[in-house]
Parts: sequence; structure tokens; C-alpha cells
Amino acid sequence: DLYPVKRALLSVSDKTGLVQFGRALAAQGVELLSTGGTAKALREAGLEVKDVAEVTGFPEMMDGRVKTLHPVVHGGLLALRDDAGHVASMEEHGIGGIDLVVVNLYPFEETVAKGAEYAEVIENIDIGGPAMIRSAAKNHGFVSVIVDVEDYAPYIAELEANAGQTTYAMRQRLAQTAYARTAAYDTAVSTWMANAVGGTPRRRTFGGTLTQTLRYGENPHQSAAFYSDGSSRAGVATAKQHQGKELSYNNINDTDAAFELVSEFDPSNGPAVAIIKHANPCGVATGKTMAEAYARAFDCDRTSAFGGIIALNQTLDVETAEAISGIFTEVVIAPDADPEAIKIFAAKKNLRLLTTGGLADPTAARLAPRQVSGGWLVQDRDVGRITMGDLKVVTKRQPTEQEMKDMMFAWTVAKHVKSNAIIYVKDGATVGVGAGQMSRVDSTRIAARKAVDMAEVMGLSAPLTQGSVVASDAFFPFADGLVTAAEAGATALIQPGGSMRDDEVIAAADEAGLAMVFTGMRHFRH
Ligand code: 93A
Repeated sequence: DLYPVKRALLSVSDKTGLVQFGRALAAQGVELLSTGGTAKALREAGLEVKDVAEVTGFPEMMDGRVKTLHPVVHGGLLALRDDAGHVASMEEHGIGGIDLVVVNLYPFEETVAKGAEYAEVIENIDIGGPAMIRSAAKNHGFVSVIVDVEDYAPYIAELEANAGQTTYAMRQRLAQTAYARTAAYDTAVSTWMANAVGGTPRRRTFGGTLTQTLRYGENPHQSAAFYSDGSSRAGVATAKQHQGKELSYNNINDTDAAFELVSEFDPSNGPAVAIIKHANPCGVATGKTMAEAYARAFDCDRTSAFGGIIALNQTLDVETAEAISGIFTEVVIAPDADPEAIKIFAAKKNLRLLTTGGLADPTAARLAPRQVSGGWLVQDRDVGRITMGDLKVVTKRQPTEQEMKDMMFAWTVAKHVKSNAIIYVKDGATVGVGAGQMSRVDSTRIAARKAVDMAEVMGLSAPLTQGSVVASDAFFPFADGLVTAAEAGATALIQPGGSMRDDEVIAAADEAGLAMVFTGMRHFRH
């Protein structure tokens, strides 16, 4: 079970913690072998290191493409120490055992992320590193493999606790981590190549690294964890959490939805706020100030906003922080927060504040995989966008300029609402959201009904849907949905068009005096 560590090979691109780790290994009497840059770093710190080139008898060559790919290295990693034949081979060929491999790979993912040229990306495909990782991991009966800086300290603790030896349990766990690392690495390479080649690849894999085990999943009887795909994009995975307890599974899902939605609104056009409940917005609004945007988003559905998740497209300021503090809110996510605003939240123990340093890019192409029984469904993320120029007016009445602006706003929100999605908007704020219904007319009714309820709560004489515009994420199959919207006070309607009964729907719009535009694009979201 216990196996001693006498010789280690270190070859790392990320040299974080390397010297300290090398020193701790040396203190345990471990002999250090290393490749060019790693050996240099260790030597400069005063450690005794042998070059792999000296052990193999071959210099590093071909710009480093061949450094450790040699039977003396792989024999030393793969030989079964308790097999007489293997041991004889080691003796015959002068192969010394290597009991520990410490490798982190060429920064392939980072090279792709910074938008490097093809040739530079290719040079950053590590071959020798993964080969050593896989050899060492296969032979975990005797050999340890470390691929994460996070494992340096526990590994040293293990050696210290066991007089320079490792337990099988430790080696086995490290081997599992190691294979997941090489799998994720090759996933990154093949995904990058899939994009370069284009089309639908016959084989595809997905990978990630554990960032957080979660208390539970959607429900307490489901276990759950959060895996990052290694990207540095602004969003919930990379955000800085300023205060409050850990985010839950549902928090992360909702915060992501909130931030993706609010990122649609270019900050140079002014402040915007989205309030999310159960992955659907219950209020989205623009305003002259952030506080006004928040107040208008809140007024869409004050009841549902309780315990909601709020996303801002600009810095959280004091006035907005004070307003948000008025009711129970789970999470606030924003590109940034004023120090004074952070202080206001500090008093609210249960409120989590996240800052991202920027907005998500709603146009960035990305894969959206979803698991179904027996496989994966994979599609491009919905990055579809329209401009006013794409809109086709199909009614006798032309929309007014304000209606046009509100329809564009409503359409943007509709993209982020579960189908069937119906959004009522007035003056750059949602005033009714109908989400996730199995029939479109029901979504239309529910959104209008909620506006009536809100008018009562707010003591208004008429619901805010009076004089609103409506967006529908897909076409109206019948005229009934449009008639319902008109009855709720809508004056204009934006929808993809393309129904067999478009003529009937257009006729009903003309009869009700509505202006209607077709986008020619659908935004289903299931
Ligand atoms: O180009 S390689 O695939 N060829 C190799 O034989 C090889 N061996 C180790 N890259 C190889 N490595 C990688 O070099 C390691 O995975 C590590 O990322 C890097 C460390 O190089 P240096 O010690 O010169 O900084």
C-alpha cells in the first residue's frame, strides 16, 4: 500500500509554487529530474536538479517538441516494481525508476483564449506532458502524478506523515485527477480544431474542472457540483463574491440567466436592470439612473421580485444599493460596485454581491450542450440578433418611434424567457411577463393578468399594459393571443411571423388598430 518516493520528474509550464514544492521534496530526500525551464527555475533557487537530457542521453530538440519522449523516462514510469521481468529490463537498459511526475501542460487553453494564430496554437499542444501524465497514472500502484498546484501541499503532508512514502489511496486519487486533466486538455484541442474545421464533428467531448461542491442540487436530495470550463469570460463562474454564504445550485443558474440577459443592454445606452426568478425575468428595465431602472424593473412584478436575483449592466451605486436593500434579495451581480454601495450591503448578511469586471458578450459563439437520456444534444448558443432594419411592418398602421424602440427591447427580453414567452413593455420597461406556458395564449393572458394585479398593488387606475407593446418569441398560431394582447391595452406587436394563419393574425391586428412587425427570427428557449 505504501510506496517510497525516491526520484521525481518535474516539468511544468506554470511555475507557481514550484520552488517551494521542490524544496520540500528535496527535504524528504527525493532526487529531482527536470526539463529545461523547470530545471533552471529550481537551480536558480539553489536546488540540486538533474537534467532529463542527461538521463536520456539525448538533448531537448526540435524547439522542445522532443524532451521527455524517451524509453528511459517512460520505462522508469511504467515499470512494475514487483515484476521480475520488468525489473530485469530496467537493469538491462539502465532505466531508473521515477516515482513521481509533476507536470502541468503547455497553456493551450490560454493560448486559444488570447486569440493566437494557428501556428502558435499548434506549438502549444503538449505531447510529452500528457504522455508522462498517462504513464504515471497507469502505474499508480507505485507512481504518483501531480497535475494541479493545489495538490502540492497535501502531497508533502502525506510524505511527512508516512516517512517519505505515499498511500495507494492518494496515488489512485491523483491518477483519476490526472486522466481528467488530459481528457479536458484533449477536449480543448479537439474543440478548437472542430471550430477550425467547421461542420459537425463526428466525435465531441466536454470537459470541466471542479470549482465548487454544492450543498445540494435543484432539490436537497440531489447532490451537485460546479465545474468551470476554464474560460476567463465575465460571468457567474469567474465573478468575485464580496459577501454572504456560498451560492447554491439554483442561485448559480439564476445568476447566470440574470447576467446573460442584462449583458444584452449596452451600458453606453444607459443603465439596465434584470430581476430573475427561477431562470425567468420578472422585471427588466432601463432608466435614466440605475436606481430608476431598478425601481421600474421592480414595478413589473413586485410580488415575484421577493427573493430574486438582480443583475445590473453598470456599476452598483449607493442609491440603487439602498433601494435593493428594501426587500429580501438573494444575489446582486454587476460589473462593479462603488465602495459605499458595498458597505450598505455589508449589513445584509444573506445578500450575496458579485462583481464581474465587465459584461458577458452576448454575441460570443459558444456551444450549448444539454444531456438527454442516452446522449447529448448540442447546439450553438442563441446569439441571434436583429436590428430595426430587419423588421417588416405587416399591418396598415406603422409603429411609432416609441413603439419601435419598445418592441426591440421586448424582443431582446423575449430571447431570455422560457417559451412560450410573451413580454409586455412600456417606455423601456417590462410591464408583464408570461413565461413557460404550454400554450401561447395562456402566456399572453397570464402576463396581462399580472399587470392587473400589480396595478392593484400600486394603486393605479389602469394596468401598465395600457399603451404597451408585446413581443412573442414565436409566431401566433391563431389570432386569439393577439386579441388578448389588444384587450390588455397593447398597441403594437413584434413576432417572428411565418404561421399558416399569418393572414388571419394580420387581419385581427388591423381590425384592432395594432401595428405589427415580423422579425423573421424565432427565440425558442426550453
Ligand atoms: O513539446 S512537448 O510535448 N515535448 C516533450 O517531450 C515534453 N516534455 C515535457 N512538451 C513537453 N513537456 C512540457 O514542457 C511539460 O508538459 C511542461 O508543460 C513543459 C515544461 O517545460 P520547461 O521545463 O522547459 O519549462
